[in-house]
Amino acid sequence: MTETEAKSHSAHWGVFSADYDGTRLRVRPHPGDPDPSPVLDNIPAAVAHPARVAAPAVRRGWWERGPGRDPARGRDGYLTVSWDAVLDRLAEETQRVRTTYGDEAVYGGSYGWASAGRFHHAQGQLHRFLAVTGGYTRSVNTYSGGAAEVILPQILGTFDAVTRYAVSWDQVAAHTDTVLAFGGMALKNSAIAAGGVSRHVERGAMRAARDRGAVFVLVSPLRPDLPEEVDATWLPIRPGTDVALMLALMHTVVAEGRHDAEFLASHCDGWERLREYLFAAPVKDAEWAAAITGIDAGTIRELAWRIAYGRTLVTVAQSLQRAEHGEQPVWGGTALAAVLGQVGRPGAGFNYGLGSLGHYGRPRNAVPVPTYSRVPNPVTSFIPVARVADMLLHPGERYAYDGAEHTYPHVRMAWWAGGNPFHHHQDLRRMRRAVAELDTFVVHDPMWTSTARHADVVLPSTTTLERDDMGATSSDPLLVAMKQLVPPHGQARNDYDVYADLADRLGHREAFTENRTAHEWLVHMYDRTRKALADRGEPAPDFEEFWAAGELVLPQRPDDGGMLARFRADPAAHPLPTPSGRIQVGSETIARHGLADHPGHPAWLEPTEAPDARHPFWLVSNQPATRLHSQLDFGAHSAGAKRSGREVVRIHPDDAAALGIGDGDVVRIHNDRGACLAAARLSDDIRPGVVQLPTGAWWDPHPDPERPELGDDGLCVHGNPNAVTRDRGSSSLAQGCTGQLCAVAVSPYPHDPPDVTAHTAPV
Ligand SMILES: Nc1nc2c(c(=O)[nH]1)N[C@H]1C(S)=C(S)[C@@H](COP(=O)(O)OP(=O)(O)OC[C@H]3O[C@@H](n4cnc5c(=O)[nH]c(N)nc54)[C@H](O)[C@@H]3O)O[C@H]1N2
Ligand SMILES: Nc1nc2c(c(=O)[nH]1)N[C@H]1C(S)=C(S)[C@@H](COP(=O)(O)OP(=O)(O)OC[C@H]3O[C@@H](n4cnc5c(=O)[nH]c(N)nc54)[C@H](O)[C@@H]3O)O[C@H]1N2
Ligand SMILES: [Mo]
Repeated sequence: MTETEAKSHSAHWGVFSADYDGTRLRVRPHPGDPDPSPVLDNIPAAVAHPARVAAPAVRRGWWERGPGRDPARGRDGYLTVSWDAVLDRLAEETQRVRTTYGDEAVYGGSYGWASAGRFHHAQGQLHRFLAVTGGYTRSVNTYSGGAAEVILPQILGTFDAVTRYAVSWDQVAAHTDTVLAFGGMALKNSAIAAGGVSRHVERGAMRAARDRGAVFVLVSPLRPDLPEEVDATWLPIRPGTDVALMLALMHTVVAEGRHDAEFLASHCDGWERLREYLFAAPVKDAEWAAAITGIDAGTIRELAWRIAYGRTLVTVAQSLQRAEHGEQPVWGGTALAAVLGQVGRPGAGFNYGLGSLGHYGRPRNAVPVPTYSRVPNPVTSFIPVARVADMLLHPGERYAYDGAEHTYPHVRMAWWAGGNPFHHHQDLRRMRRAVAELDTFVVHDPMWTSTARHADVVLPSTTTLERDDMGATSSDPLLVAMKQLVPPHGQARNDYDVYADLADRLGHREAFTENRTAHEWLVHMYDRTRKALADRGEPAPDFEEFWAAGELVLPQRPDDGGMLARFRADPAAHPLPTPSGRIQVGSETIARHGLADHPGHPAWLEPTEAPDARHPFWLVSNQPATRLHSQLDFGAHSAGAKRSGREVVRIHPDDAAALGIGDGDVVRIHNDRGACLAAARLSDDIRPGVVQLPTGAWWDPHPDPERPELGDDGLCVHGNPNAVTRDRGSSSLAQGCTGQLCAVAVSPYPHDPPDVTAHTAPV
């Protein structure tokens, strides 16, 4: 074997180096990473996999009959065409849609994680292209934190200030006495960071806290949501009921006079409103919450006693708000920390999302990391991101969002780059009906994902391994030279070059490229960081030096607790960006919206879908431990965890026994919306009455022999939970994604299960 040079690179799941001998890519984690992610093992499979898109492809029906509404999307064959032919046709179609229906008829929301590089970032590239050629309907917020992104600025502060730079892992290691983790802080989740981190510190910080004597309390239906080494007390809560537990904790603490009345008076607003609710019938005491949460009243009272002493940190995982009324646990967690008087103390108070992502809870860099310049979008129309199917199915319909009324635009053309909505959106059969409404659907992706298989035009993108880029995030000190490791696959091209050629056909090449090559953009973007370093009198190597070294360590600001610590010290001098400048434990502003599904204080609201006799289980569809979403689902680490190629569903042994299900059996998970197959894994790490199936298995629709009336897509034979999830907003306040929870039935599968064929190219 030839020895080849190892080159630096980065992914959302960590910084690494790799060498390529012409056939095999060998990947090694960054030597400075104390806890690298095994997800790195998925990377080598990206090179020349059969699921790669090798050449531009067009859907037969679209190419032959032209644009228009078409239920054949997702069911049609593809033709290979030349780059020139496809770009000519696409430029023409873009022009047609813009002149016939206006620029807002082009949807460029294009949600998704794409790759870690800051220049070849799929959404950044697409948005720039669509902005310079006339504009587009955009999306706001994320699938990750849609409910929190709307409620947090109303009650505490901006999403970044509360997640990234509030309570840090260093503070947890040094100061916290009790960690009360709603939804846990699973190491599988903090393995992932937008833009990549060079050091995964979470395990070490939790272990250090534990060694110091800190106590961890895990509130979650799943035991592995905190690492074994912290020896957590596990409270296996009924999903979707956390806010009831939070309210009972507040009630108990206040009833026993152990709340911080002074802090509530000096730093909070809306306390009377919340206090009244806590004590109004039904009184929100431990007995009341026990009946809702499934956690006994004695345990709740004991927990209330514990958290009232010492330094208590309340964390709320993103998962809790990816559900109906998801705003409530975010607000409840904030209010609980405020009632305890802990907000702004080192290692204490509240950190939303700590442990959900690897870039949270870290010091901030002292200089900006390179970012691609944005071009203003001339179109103002937008949707909350997870309302995409509603928009396509109900153009012109009105809906509420963030205290105002909006109207869904009539979109005719959608572009997707760097995301996989036919994995990430809820109720995928409905999503398929929604996409049938389009005139034209364009997808840029390196892979034949389920989304690509629904597109009219599929443009093969290079993967990050096939181009030079830079990796960085504002809360990690390493700027990484992401060097090209392998040649582009087939006819794959960089998204940037494709948009440049399309912009050219539309008469906007210069506006798009600013006359820079991809390499010149890297130098240009790096220069902002270099200048900021020079201004601080720090070593500021030029681009060539940085590139040759492969990385650059950036200075960081001191870990001072950020906005919340400053606010605690002097609320008058450092008010929060909320309506009152204080923590809103209740809110006049929100109360004035008059929303039936979102009162002006944290509240327990019954979900409109919950387990019943027909669908007795909560399905938790959480993030996969073995990959990032659907990316590299065929990679070694992801594929290695499947059973006979199928995704694994976790079920309690008592539930399995009652259903006649054995370990490894193929089961059918179903409700009125659809069904999927998965391989059962029996485990007492899960609360009875709950089953857990991670997201990300590529949707593989087949007819369901149990329900032939659903047609050809009633059953996903691979195990994508979005075959059964519900497509509805968290509330009329935030309209966030509610994919995490839905009610299902589980049965043994009595037929011969079809093979999974999702990881191939279509015919
Ligand atoms: N049921 C349920 N559903 C959920 C969730 C849940 O909890 N439950 N969670 C939600 C959450 S939080 C999220 S963030 C979403 C994630 O959903 P997505 O972000 O859409 O999922 P990914 O699989 O990361 O999709 C990224 C896509 O980008 C492609 N890609 C990679 N690099 C490039 C590139 O350079 N150029 C181009 N053009 N494409 C590239 C990849 O091949 C892949 O298809 O899922 C959501 N869906
Ligand atoms: N390995 C890996 N890590 C990831 C990702 C990935 O795809 N793979 N995706 C990243 C992204 S984009 C995001 S947004 C974050 C998401 O971060 P999270 O949303 O926090 O992650 P999840 O794994 O979906 O959920 C965390 C845990 O919450 C628990 N849970 C679910 N419902 C409830 C509930 O009602 N109450 C309580 N108390 N607990 C509940 C589940 O047991 C679940 O394991 O993860 C990031 N990290
Ligand atoms: Mo996410």
